[in-house]
Amino acid sequence: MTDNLYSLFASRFAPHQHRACFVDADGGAFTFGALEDLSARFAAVLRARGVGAGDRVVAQTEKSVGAVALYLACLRIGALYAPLNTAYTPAEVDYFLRDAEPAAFVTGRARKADAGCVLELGEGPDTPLWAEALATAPDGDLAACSADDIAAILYTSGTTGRSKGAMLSIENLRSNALALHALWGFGPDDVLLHALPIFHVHGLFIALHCALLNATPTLFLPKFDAVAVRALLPKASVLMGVPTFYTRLLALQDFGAEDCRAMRVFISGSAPLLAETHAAFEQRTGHRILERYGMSEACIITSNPLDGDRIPGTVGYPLPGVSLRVAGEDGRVCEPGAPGMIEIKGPNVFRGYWRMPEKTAQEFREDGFFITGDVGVQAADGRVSIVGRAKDMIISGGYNIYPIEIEAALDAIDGVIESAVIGAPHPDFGEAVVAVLACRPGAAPDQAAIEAALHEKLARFKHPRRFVFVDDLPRNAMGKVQKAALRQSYGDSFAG
Ligand code: MCA
Repeated sequence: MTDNLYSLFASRFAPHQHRACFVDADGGAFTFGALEDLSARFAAVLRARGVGAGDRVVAQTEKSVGAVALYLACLRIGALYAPLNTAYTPAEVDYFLRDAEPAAFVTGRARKADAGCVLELGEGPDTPLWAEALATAPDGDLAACSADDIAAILYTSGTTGRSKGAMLSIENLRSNALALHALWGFGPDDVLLHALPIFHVHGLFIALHCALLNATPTLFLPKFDAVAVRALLPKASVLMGVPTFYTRLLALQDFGAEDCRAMRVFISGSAPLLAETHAAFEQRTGHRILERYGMSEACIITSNPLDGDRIPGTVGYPLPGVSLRVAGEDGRVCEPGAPGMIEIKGPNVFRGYWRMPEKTAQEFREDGFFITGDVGVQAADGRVSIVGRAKDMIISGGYNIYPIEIEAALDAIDGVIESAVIGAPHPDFGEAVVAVLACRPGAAPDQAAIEAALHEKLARFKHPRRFVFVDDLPRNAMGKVQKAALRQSYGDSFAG
């Protein structure tokens, strides 16, 4: 028997071939049978291009049913699926292509790239790869896999400024999907409202895997749009989103209980949900948002309970089978309630960073616990709260941004002596990027020149939303830039 992950999903939707799998905003439906067929055709096309088990397929594609079918095709043939943010610039994508050395690069726009073969997949059936798939006979053969085989590589930025590819195995994905499907009480009447991107763990593995296992319809929006989501809520029962989804819904006039009458549960993650958002949402809708905690390296780690207290400011309990401890720098486990580094072990924890054995080794304790980089506390009953990040990371609208990458791009601009990048509280994105620059007197580039220089190098969501020009950056006695002082001075950049 094969551990191919596709066979698990197929076993769930086999009896429901004619049922709608994806429904768009206009009510157009795509059935489970059609998804099986399309993914088998994509599998045939990939195999015909020489892509096979163990090969990488890098995809930078707009959200569409075709993109999901491509992912499933990779599972079918045992290729490693590596999705990329659609906002990445060609310069950023080139790094991933060099790193992953894919047998195929699937892209939304026609372009030349350093990859085995370049395939163009747009949002509809009239785009090249999709059209080719429709003209190709389906190939239903499933690659023989073991549970330990890598199914996907999810790139995450890093403290060094170099992105790392987190390798997720079939067992990582399967164990997490089955655990969440049970924990969040999915049943035959559920309809998922899906407005997340599908190039991250949240939209692809957490949300879609639950829906595929459930074999019930998903209302599939190309992106989050508060008005469109509100219009579909009466037809849905589950929404998964980042906190920005909830603050934007609350900003809609008269949004409230009537909009949410069909909903069973609202789930939030990828960024901290403010207690005030939790309270306002409950007050307006009667629903207590269920907050959970995860990361690319481990999918979901903890969750507030479906039945039981969903406490704002906490992320709940470790998933069944997941061991979690809070440890001091010396590795010793902290007393309940004392802050320390969150470390985890379990079937969800990834198999290391792609081609970075040393980096991987650094992030694991000798007894196999993965050091998450998040600072937390665990109460005596096991409930976890996240209280900080050991890494200098910014979370903006659910995207992780590492200052070092932006600082390097800023420092390379003519006239910039040095820069420091911090995150400041932002009413829409939770946090947004502020750049503090020291420039050569009389030679400082203006903001337009800086933005033009960043445009080529960095995805738009990483761009600073405020620039501050100073004579010198504040430093401590060791000469290290004092980011805490900068946060103090410019933390109110987006207030009001
Ligand atoms: C878009 N922009 C952003 C962001 N998104 N800027 C900063 N942070 C962002 N997250 C830029 C756009 O390029 C645009 O730039 C401007 O902001 C305004 O765009 P807007 O239309 O307001 O934004 P949007 O397109 O509506 O997107 C906001 C969003 C989206 C809905 C919050 O970013 C989103 O769907 N985020 C979800 C991210 C996610 O799935 N994260 C999961 C990763 P301009 O107008 O100047 O050109 S973490 C994960 O997977 C782990 C496992 C976990 O635990 O979940």
